[in-house]
Amino acid sequence: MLKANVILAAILSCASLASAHYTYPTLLVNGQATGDWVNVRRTNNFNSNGPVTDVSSADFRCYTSQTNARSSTANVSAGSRIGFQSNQAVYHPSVTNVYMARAPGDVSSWDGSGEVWFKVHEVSANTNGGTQMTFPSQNSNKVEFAVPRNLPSGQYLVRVENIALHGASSFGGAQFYISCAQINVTGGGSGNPGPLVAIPGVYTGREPSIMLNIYYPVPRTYNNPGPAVWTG
Ligand SMILES: *[C@@H]1O[C@H](CO)[C@@H](O)[C@H](O)[C@H]1NC(C)=O
Ligand SMILES: *[C@@H]1O[C@H](CO)[C@@H](O)[C@H](O)[C@H]1NC(C)=O
Ligand SMILES: [Cu+2]
Repeated sequence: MLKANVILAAILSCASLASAHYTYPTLLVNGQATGDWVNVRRTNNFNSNGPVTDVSSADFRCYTSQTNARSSTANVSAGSRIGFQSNQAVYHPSVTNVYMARAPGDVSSWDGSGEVWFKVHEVSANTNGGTQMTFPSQNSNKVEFAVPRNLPSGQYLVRVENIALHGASSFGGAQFYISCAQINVTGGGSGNPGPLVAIPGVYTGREPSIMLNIYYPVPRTYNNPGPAVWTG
């Protein structure tokens, strides 16, 4: 009976309604939304809200292969609080990573290729020792963090990645909700962000944090995929 309920919950949370999906169209700077697709490059799914599921696809970086979108670049002082807001509360049981990459020149014409991305923030899951898994990202509509004070000044892409895990028990079943913002960090320091990874390339899709059954048996531990967070 208990197991049947668990499976039913899994099926319900997997509903393929567009309303179940979401995007991250808005940058937040010190708590203020800067507007939909203003500082965030408009993603292919701006209508469908659908996810990326192929971690090796070009769309895994910024999800803009169809829009080819560029956005305007927001000035952000190092140490300030930035983030992303979703177009509706995050419906799925999920975890979140935020990566940044420094553009070699003008970020508005840069595609973010190469081993250039470092992780600046993550929101993980709680497993309660394998008794019950809870997801702080779920039912939230924003993810926020402080830009490290000693991040070098310059132009950056900021990429949010929310990983929905309700269907993750088979390969390719995890759903990635992605977008990239353009920021110009001012008043920064002389830190050396890392470890650096390429996106796509950072994941195979078979990591125990990407390909797993979150319902039964409940995992005893969970760590977000990708490198350690660079805190400055
Ligand atoms: C960012 O700051 C520079 C220098 O002050 C300014 O010229 C530019 O207009 C600002 N960008 C935006 C989008 O406000
Ligand atoms: C970035 O900020 C610096 C320092 O304020 C400014 O000189 C430069 O014009 C800004 N660049 C952009 C693209 O906003
Ligand atoms: Cu969905």
